[in-house]
Amino acid sequence: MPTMHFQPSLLDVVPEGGATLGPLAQHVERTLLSHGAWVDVRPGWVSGSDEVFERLAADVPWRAERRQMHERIIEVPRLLCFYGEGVALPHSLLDRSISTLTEHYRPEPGEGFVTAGLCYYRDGRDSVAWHGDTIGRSRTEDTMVAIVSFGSPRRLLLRPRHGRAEAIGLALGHGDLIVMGGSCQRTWEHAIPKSARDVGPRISVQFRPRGVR
Ligand SMILES: O=C(O)CCC(=O)C(=O)O
Repeated sequence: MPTMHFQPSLLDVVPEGGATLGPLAQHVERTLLSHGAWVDVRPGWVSGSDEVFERLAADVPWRAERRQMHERIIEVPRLLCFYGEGVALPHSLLDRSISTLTEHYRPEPGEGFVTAGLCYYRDGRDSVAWHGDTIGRSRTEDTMVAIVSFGSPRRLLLRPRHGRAEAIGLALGHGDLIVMGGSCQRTWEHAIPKSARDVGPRISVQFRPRGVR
């Protein structure tokens, strides 16, 4: 369970239950990457995101996972909870997010968002290694993965899978939205690196189309 203290943002205070989503059209900035990949960023999409952070931290049945690495079993350095298609989400703002995103991105190739993967980065020691979400249609076709971040910002890095191009870094927290689209999952990789700084906890919510992981 979480160990670090959460520092709410003084700019993000709303009455309890009052978290809202801002507009997307004309507020999302698209960056075209190589190989047909792109990322959309919408800073501060959720107002009142700190209250949502507190609710998710308390209400989600977070699980610690282990996995085999070579000869050893290691703890996955973050807590997880996955909500499959049709499973009730743990906060009404997430229901609103998934339907708003599906509507906004309908003209794009890919499919609507139906699942929510939640990750809890307790402090700077929690991380996720370089990877693309290449299970399902994203292995061979264009798709989209949308991530809404709550709590303390952490750097999400992106780099092309092949070649030596430098990684792009974005600090995501307090209600920021990023959508990775086009070929991003198969031609680029992303990661949340560990941080030696005294960073507070962050929750990321990844919305994905059916079958994509
Ligand atoms: O925490 C994030 O924003 C990224 C999470 C991620 O890439 C994953 O769980 O596959």
